[in-house]
Amino acid sequence: MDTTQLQRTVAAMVQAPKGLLAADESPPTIARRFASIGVESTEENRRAWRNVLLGAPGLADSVSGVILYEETLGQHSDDGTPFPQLLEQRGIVPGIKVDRGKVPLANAPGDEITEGLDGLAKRLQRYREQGARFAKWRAVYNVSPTLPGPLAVKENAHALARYAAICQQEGFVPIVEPEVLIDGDHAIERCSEVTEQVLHAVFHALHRQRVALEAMLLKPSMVLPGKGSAKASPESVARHTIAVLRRTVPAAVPGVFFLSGGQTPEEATANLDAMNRLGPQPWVLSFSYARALQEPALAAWRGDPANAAAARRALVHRARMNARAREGRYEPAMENEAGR
Ligand code: 5MM
Repeated sequence: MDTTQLQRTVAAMVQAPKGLLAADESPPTIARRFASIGVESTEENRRAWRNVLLGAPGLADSVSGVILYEETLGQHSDDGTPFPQLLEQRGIVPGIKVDRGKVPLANAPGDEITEGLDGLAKRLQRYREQGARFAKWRAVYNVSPTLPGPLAVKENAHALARYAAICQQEGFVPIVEPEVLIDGDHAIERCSEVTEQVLHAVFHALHRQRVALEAMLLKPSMVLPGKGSAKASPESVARHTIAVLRRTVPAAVPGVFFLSGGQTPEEATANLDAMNRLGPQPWVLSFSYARALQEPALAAWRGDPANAAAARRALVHRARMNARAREGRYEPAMENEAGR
């Protein structure tokens, strides 16, 4: 496979000191986010919110790519520019979430499997015409003393690898997203153990499906204690996460773009920063956050067009803090810096 064009897309996405904005919430997820600010999830409100995010002045200084939901790919900014074209004009690569969500995994109580492989190549051809250049697929793993079971680890790895192979065949850079969930009261060591098993299985499956590792990106969860346990320090999160990544992620992978997974915006920034302070790693360590970038902006917006400028400032501030963290140069005192 000639991966020249894919690697050009990867180069645009990994450029320093940027990360990715995940704005690919499916209808049930965006409805939950909107409910928290008392906004109804209509098509126009979703468009208006994405218009606030994607039009934020200065966003391109810290964000190299945005993951969109299918509906958003076909929507327009206030001045009628299709969102993917708006992003391209700003030097930001448009991407698309292509999985169809998770369902219970048959014969594996408590485990889940992500669907969406049927017809994927055809869908990608349509998304390409609409302007998308990379894709994303998320697998989720519940944690308990017995979960995830071996079937869930194997089948989700297989689906992620099949998705990645189809993406590369269709000229899309695949973001491979295995999320070990934060729910539960397990210790950080249990998350470490599960994340290591999951990533081993994912890279084994990617190898079997002949995926070009140079032309994909990984979007993992950080290694954290369950949310019912005491929080770990950024240094501890960084040490556990990097140890697992070094054991499992080949050096050919250009970038690791973390999800925030229920951390507060400041925690997600501090944890990324601590990892980048551990010294050079084989891969770029950056962010691909949804909640940890959008939460303060959503709270500022509250569905009122008069608040759009404040919401955009809040988004760009968080993106800037994370760009600093990508370089290991974030200090909590920067949260109050001028121009916010
Ligand atoms: C884990 O979710 C991804 C990263 O978001 P956080 O930084 O908030 O953890 C995110 O891209 C997610 O895949 C999308 O929001 C879509 O989620 P749903 O559940 O709607 O498919």
